Amino acid sequence: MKTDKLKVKFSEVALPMAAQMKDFVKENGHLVIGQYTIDQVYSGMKGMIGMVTETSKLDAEEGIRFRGYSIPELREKLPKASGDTEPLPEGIFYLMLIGELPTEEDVLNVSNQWARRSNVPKHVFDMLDSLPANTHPMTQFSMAVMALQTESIFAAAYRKGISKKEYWDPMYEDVMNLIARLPRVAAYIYRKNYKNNVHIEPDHKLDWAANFAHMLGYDEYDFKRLMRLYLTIHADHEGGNVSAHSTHLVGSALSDAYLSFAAGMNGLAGPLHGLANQEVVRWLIDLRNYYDGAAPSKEQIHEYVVKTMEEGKVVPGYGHAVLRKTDPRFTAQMEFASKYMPDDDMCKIVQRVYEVVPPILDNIKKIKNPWPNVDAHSGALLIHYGMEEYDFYTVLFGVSRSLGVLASLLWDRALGHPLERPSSVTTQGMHALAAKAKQSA
Ligand code: CMX
Repeated sequence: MKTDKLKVKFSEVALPMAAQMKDFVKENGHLVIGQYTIDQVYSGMKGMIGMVTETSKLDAEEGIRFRGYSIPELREKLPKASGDTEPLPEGIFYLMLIGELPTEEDVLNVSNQWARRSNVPKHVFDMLDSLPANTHPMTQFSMAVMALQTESIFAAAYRKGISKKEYWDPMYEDVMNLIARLPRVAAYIYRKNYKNNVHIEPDHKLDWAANFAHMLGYDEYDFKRLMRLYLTIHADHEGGNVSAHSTHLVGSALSDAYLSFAAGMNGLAGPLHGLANQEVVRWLIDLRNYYDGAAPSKEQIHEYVVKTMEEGKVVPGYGHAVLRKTDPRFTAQMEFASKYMPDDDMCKIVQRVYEVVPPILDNIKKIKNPWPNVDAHSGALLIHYGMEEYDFYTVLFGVSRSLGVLASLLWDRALGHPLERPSSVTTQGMHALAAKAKQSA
């Protein structure tokens, strides 16, 4: 078998860091780096540093940086397919894993690796075929990942007996194999649900995103370009978001990549996280229908937002647990829309909603971020190319998110991160802690 250059490179970069990390902790482990409040415990641990994630870092004002590079920088600097202006997602995976920008050759190597590893065993499709037709695509996706667990090289190696120092090696194989297989699984779910169960064979001459578009049944170049952008910008959002954190947490029990990633996907399937991309389109369609199917005016959008809030619902696609400005992933999609579909009706509504919603949410004191997140725009771009089945959208997000959370999982095993096990208290215990804190204040 040919040498896997990426695997060699990863071992050269990551393995020395495990020893460096141990030394760092030995020397600095006793230092206090922060304090937290009761408020933070009751508000989902926001702002509490509780883990180390290598792949990306989120800044509240500026947005995500992958290994130090912002989204606009990556759209410029990452290698592209011939004739395209958007980056290849293989490149962002390489960057997250290795920590440096890939060359065109590096990206081609990742593409070839994934093509070679992409075979999905028949029992996965049989399992999907046996599900009731109304099973949500994200549930199917998670179940398919679980069904693929039969293929885990890490689980097999652990069962045989393997030294801790070697964990990263079979984990590398699992991570690469799983990422390689996901587009096929996702496309199968899509074609089974919405295209009369007529499936399209992969074309391994294409890059990962273009082949995914092809298997979904969208062969026009513009859709492939959109997939490359889409799969790049949804890849990671540092370590604390629900999908990344659940993957990391479950992986800390030495669950293999399939078990860990399925956990992450179950989190992504929640409406406050990735499912928001389908909820946005549902909300936009309901908004349009509420005003007899015509493009709503700013006044009508205002009225509909107020109605949504009065019904005790959230405005999907707006707000964020960390961000305090417009999400640069939203901006990237807005730019894509104005370049490739300037007259698109749904994109125009998205734009108008963007003009109306932030001032309304900004006036509501409890809402910390009135600005749009990544999910506010993605559906409109897909609809433009004819992909209207919005229940499927979170699966696309999940295929992309695999790149970040699985790169991180591999780093976790290479660095030897331990079992994660924070403490909890009862309400009574918390009251006692509050009384003690008051006394010493
Ligand atoms: N519409 C209505 N109310 C909102 C809101 C929105 N878009 N965003 C926040 N709020 C409300 C919260 O529900 C919360 O209300 P309660 O105190 O009554 O429970 C209050 O404002 C404070 O919330 P916050 O501190 O500003 O935000 P959180 O960190 O708790 O939650 C998020 C963040 C994303 C879950 C929230 O903004 C939200 O529900 N947005 C809509 C759903 C969405 O777009 N999710 C996708 C996020 C991106 C992703 O992960 O894909």
